[in-house]
Amino acid sequence: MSRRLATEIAGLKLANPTMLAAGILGLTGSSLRSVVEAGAGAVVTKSLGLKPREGYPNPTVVQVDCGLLNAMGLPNPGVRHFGEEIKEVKETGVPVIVSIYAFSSEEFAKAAEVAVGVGADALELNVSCPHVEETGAEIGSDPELVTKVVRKVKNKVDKPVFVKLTPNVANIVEVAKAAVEAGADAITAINTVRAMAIEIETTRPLLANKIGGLSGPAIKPIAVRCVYEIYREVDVPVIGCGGITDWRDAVEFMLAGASAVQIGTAIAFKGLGVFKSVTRGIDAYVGKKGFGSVKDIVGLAQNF
Ligand code: RRO
Repeated sequence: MSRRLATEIAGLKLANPTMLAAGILGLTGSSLRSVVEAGAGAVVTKSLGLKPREGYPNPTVVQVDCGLLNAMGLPNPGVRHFGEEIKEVKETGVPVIVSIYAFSSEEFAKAAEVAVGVGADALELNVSCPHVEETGAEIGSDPELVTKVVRKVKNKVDKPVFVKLTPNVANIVEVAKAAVEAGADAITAINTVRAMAIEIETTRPLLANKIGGLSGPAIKPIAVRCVYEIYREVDVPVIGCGGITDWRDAVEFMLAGASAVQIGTAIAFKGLGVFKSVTRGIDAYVGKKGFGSVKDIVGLAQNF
């Protein structure tokens, strides 16, 4: 792997700027390990809470034009039970970011403490799930609540804290600024876009939960806009997420201001080979443009 690709996010050293996005292949040590072996620079777990949760009934994922629609409903075994899983992937030396969710700032702080206790190298606070009540976007739509959550977590743990934001707000920059002022070490933009699909013969909504989150190429321009707007207003790294399917998408996000990119839905469509093809493509682009490091292209589109 080329040295041009090496980067650093909030003190975490990454061999390349790709990460596994939360929510896919993130529930077991062996699946996380397979993502590392496929070439990801870091991995993010499925969102974990203090208590195990079953999630919503099926169907929880449906394919739509240019993407996936999901309402999983936060199924997870609970962060305490993740210790054994995390051990397996930590052996690789690749940073493991544990995504956590909670229903209050106090609970977020507790979940953060447990996550660090089981070996998290960093945390990603999920304040952006679009369809579970009293958590996710219900917290992440209110800058004051975000401030409270981030402050409590930062007071409790000594690891980098990323905050993953929802695009389902009028002003995402305001929420990003609140997170950073409260101590966030990086911003991940974006979680899924609130959406739905209806099967016209049966007249039924396709998801059991009716409404869910849209991911994949359909949301890429929304995500690029969010990264672009956030980058100019905060002084911490922005991690791009939303529809990255090939190296051109990754470069586009980096030009907008992303220091790294997260890949999720593309794994479902293209398989794990996507990590190597994206990193090779970024490396070739950086070289062709005459830069010495992938860091040199971050935010270049801001110059116009
Ligand atoms: O589990 C889910 O249904 C889910 C979560 Br936690 C999230 O953050 N985003 C999403 O699209 N689905």
